Amino acid sequence: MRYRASALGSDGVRVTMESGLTARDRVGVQDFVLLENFTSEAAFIENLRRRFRENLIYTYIGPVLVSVNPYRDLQIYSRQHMERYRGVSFYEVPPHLFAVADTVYRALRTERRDQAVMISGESGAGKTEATKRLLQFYAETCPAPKRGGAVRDRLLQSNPVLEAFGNAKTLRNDNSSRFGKYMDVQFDFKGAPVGGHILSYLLEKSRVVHQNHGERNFHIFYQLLEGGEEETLRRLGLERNPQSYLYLVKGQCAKVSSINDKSDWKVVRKALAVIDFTEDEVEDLLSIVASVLHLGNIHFAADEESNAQVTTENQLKYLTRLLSVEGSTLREALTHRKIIAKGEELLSPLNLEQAAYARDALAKAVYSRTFSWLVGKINRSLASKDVDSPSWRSTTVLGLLDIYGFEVFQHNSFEQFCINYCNEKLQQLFIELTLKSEQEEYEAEGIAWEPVPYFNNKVICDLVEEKFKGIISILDEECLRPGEATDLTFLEKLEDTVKHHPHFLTHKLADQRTRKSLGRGEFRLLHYAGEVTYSVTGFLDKNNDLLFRNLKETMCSSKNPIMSQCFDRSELSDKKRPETVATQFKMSLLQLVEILQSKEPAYVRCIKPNDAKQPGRPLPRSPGQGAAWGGAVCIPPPLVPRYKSLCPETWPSWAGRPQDGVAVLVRHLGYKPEEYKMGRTKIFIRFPKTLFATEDALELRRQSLATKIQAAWRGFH
Ligand code: AD9
Ligand code: MG
Repeated sequence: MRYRASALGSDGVRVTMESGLTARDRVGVQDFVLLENFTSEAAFIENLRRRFRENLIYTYIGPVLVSVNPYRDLQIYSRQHMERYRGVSFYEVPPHLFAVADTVYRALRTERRDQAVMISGESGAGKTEATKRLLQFYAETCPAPKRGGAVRDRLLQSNPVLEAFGNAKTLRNDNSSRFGKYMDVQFDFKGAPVGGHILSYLLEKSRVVHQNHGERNFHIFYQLLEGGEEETLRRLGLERNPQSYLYLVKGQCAKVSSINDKSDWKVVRKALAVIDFTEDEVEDLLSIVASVLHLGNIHFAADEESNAQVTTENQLKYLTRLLSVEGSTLREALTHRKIIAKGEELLSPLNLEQAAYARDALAKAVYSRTFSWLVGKINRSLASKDVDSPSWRSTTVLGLLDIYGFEVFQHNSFEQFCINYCNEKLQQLFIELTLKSEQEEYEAEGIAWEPVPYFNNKVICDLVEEKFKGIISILDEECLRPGEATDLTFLEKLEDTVKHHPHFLTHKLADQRTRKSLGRGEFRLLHYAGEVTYSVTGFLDKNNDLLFRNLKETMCSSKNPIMSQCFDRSELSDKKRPETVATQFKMSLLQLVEILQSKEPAYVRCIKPNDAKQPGRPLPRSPGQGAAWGGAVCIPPPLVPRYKSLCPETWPSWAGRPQDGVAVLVRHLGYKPEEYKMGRTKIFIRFPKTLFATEDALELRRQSLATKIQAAWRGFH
């Protein structure tokens, strides 16, 4: 029976004989807009709680899929599950990620319009997992392209590699994405995946040199040390023990129970081969990973004039070899700064602090540029090899967006500021698109549009990104005053400029009560998903992202083929000041928004059930930080096919126009005029209880039919 689980769902209406409770009481409704009081957040959470208790992690809010992270394998992503969701309407099967996957795919094929699935939610809510399941769905269910079938494997295998280099254990998530990712999958006119392209956003490179307590560096370092072959480690001059590397000991948690670095290493090694890495390229890549570890162990001592001298000769030797640079050049670059004044080059010695700064800046630059190179390399491997064929010319694109989720720690810095700003931008886009589409739908149906009350976070986006007055502008302005500006002058300027903003607070601006919880070097933003207090320490430095000229020169001379692609001589002669990190990020997000706006959107909102990352715990009664769940958008199920048996005029079939059938049906069902509005192609039902009553009537009819059949059966025997 196709209707066993429809928009309302059999689980939403059937009577359970044992308890006398309706299953709706027990497991909630599968589309939140069918709740009686669907504007109440408490009712929404209660519904999610009930479903979550029964391991039902998916619920709709109209076309938006809400997903609660179960933190355990529920065995709901098998090939059979995929098949169950193929080719059926959104409302005929229980809510599932695969229902979204299939709906989006069918729209792409039938309407030939580009699609984008936007997956949002706080850190650890399940965005990356959802993205992987979606890709898996397409890889397994779509037809194979005539040529270049390997692209499916490449699409899948790009993931473990990017995760190894771009994900890390944080206090919020053991596999936290530390970069934003937007992936396009290209399909030919037959619906076969023929290529792909990835855009990556601002990698959190500070993690390379520092991790907070309980956090790790990027997975690849631990994978290499745990899983790397003896011979490989010997060549790279590495020891197995992560404790030997200063860049890996800061968080004091090299081992994580949920992570198996050794087996992950094997997966990554295989994946590299699939995405077209030659053995030489793998060697070059690992040389760079190892060189970052060696860099972290470079020590300096001060000579009589307080100038830094490298004391760790062995590390320097390995670095020279792995990065393929001149030893003397590297030594000089790590301990001196080159300044060009009036056309003349001057070498100025660095003190201990400056040398450590230069070393860390080099490690961050080497790693983050390698990451960008990696994305480029994957893109070359994903690029359709069939560019001249007619099928290429008629490709459509399906985009998958998996960014770093909203996060709040005890200590929040520039990185959290960027990550949370990115989440604000997507929330803004979500609001714009959902409300806009709802309004357009009402207008198209000829129904008066009544605005829905909601919190529009545009005000926070503006606070961050507005020209001249926004936080990024003020930060950039301070970055233009080297030697004079400090993190604290930045804070003062912020206080002066945005002091009256309702979403901004500092110690100076706070009242007596809130002042206690705010330090002097901090500012607080009231994000759409909760309050976050940011420490300004390091803001200027991280935004400037300075790499001394002679370090750049040294890297430009590298014979390591990856490094020579990452550091280009042209940047040495470029007189123009490069854009700051925050401004580059802002511009890349604006481009991302444009890309997403050009596509038909679908939404998955992920929710994290608890902060302990544990399965089996009940969902709390109130959403925690970051759990802003967004507004509901209602689209009713097709009425006549579902309820035609309830009305003699529409049963067994209605031959006239569908809209006339609906009119006949609702009249027969006794809907009152204030309970619904007829649009041109849809009926908008105001109260869920109206629909419930109809649904109950349908169930009664089915039961009486079943009793009749059973009686007839008995009589027959
Ligand atoms: V972050 O913003 O990148 O820090 P994500 O991406 O939202 O975050 P992620 O997908 O990495 O979270 O999920 C966190 C962990 O939850 C995973 O490593 C899984 O262990 C677990 N998880 C998430 N979704 C599911 C699921 N559908 N089924 C089972 C899941 N476990
Ligand atoms: Mg993630």
